[in-house]
Amino acid sequence: MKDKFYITTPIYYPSNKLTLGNSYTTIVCDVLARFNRKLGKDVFYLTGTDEHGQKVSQAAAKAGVDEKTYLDSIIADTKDLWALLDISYNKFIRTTDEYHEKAVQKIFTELYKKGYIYKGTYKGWYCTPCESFWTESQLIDGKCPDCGREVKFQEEEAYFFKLSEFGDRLLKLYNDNTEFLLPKSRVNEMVNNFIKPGLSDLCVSRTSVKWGVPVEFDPNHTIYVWIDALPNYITALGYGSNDTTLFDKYWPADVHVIGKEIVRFHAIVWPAILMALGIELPKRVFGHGWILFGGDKLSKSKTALTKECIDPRVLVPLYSADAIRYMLCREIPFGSDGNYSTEAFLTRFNADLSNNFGNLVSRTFSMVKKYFDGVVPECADSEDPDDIALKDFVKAEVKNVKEHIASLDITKAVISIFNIFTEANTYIQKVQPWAVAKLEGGETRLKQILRLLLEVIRIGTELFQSFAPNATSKVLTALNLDPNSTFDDLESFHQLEAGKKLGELGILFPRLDIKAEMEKLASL
Ligand code: ME8
Repeated sequence: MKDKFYITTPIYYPSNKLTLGNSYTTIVCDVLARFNRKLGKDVFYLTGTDEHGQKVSQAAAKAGVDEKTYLDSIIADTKDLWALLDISYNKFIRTTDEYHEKAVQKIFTELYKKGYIYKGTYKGWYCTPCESFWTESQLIDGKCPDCGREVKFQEEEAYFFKLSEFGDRLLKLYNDNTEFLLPKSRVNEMVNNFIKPGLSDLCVSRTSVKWGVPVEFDPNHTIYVWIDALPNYITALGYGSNDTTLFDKYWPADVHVIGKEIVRFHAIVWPAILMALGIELPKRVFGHGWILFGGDKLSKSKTALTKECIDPRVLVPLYSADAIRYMLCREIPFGSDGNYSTEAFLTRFNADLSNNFGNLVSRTFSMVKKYFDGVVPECADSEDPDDIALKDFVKAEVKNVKEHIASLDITKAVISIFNIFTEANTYIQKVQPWAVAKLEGGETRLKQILRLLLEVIRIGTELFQSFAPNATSKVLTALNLDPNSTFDDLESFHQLEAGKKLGELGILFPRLDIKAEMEKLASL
């Protein structure tokens, strides 16, 4: 049986159109999903939207429509965005899907019956835009510590989940399984900020929020955000329904990828809920850093504040999904915060995609065309020291890429892939095929050189495909390979069929005039 790989994004709030920040997580997960498919695994990639709560109601009211109408338009836009960015998800869950609502009700009732949920009174400072209650001491200058806006004191009857009982089991979990929460630095944050000071029980219902899933046995209450949202990872697989085939096959998740601000919910609340239900825990939770725009995270409600054009709906038609996907994976060190700027994006486009990858492919293809009529040269293995050095270099980087992907480090993986392209370009400068072509009897050597370059391009392109699926698929097709096949003899340097003519390739990433593009984007 094939190995399985189950990966999830957060389910995003459709309180407004999704942003480049949401796109980041979705792209990263797509890279991991695609790479694992190339490795031959049976991949299930889940994404979706978190549709209940006050924020959505307010946004709908502001737009003058009911919640459902409002949500449908945002969800249509979200699905278009994922299509634009070449996101290959297997399932899109909406928390307003009937099967999810029913399963969440069941989960809530089961936790209540098992004694993990009880009725009490909630008091606290409530931030409506963030849908968060805060204690007095958490407020900053009397305002919401997350968004800095006004909060109001609220008191209501509510159900609570006994999170306070799980501290020791969570500590044991982090101790026993050092891969559970990544990057590892986030473990200290959880332990020092939340577990050591003592976990409080979690408020899991509201009487004041009507746009939500009603508690089965007390319908005055709606199930409050996290206990509705987190179970999406299992309800999407059929947990709580009559058909649990997918759940049996794919759970536990191999990784939940999330932004660092919701690590607390995924590394404390979610495992506690699963422990209470007696369900196996996800294997890993990865809390990546933030993309900062001029030093700011820019939540959905603040996106309009930036002067830079950061809307993928505008950027993709201009520069391609490949370029955005590559830029985000390469520029933000995975796990840490990183800055996005238009200038950095355009600079990477030229330096990496156009000059490095694009140029390597285009000059190699041109030389094959010029010297061998575009036909893949037949040749025996070469013992030339330059060739051996290049092959050894490529083999080592292939190993690195696989290891980085296994440890979820997409930035290091893509750097290793580009090391291959850089090394191949350096090799061209060193062996100077154009000079070899002029030597008498140089044909055998020329064949070796160009054949090796084509094989190195094949290997690098196969690896790069998960990051930039469009341009790479064109290259693989031009090499007479099936872009949809899994990795096949990746490290071999005799994979291409000799004697076959290469397909035509246009310019993959046309060089940009950065100044002109910056002006164009600024004027949009
Ligand atoms: O939190 N940099 O939804 P949300 C990096 N519904 N990632 C970013 C980002 C940025 N600047 N901005 C957003 C929710 N993200 C809940 C989740 S899950 C059961 C429920 C990404 O719409 C990042 O993944 O606020 C972050 O965690 C997520 O979007 C927040 O999305």
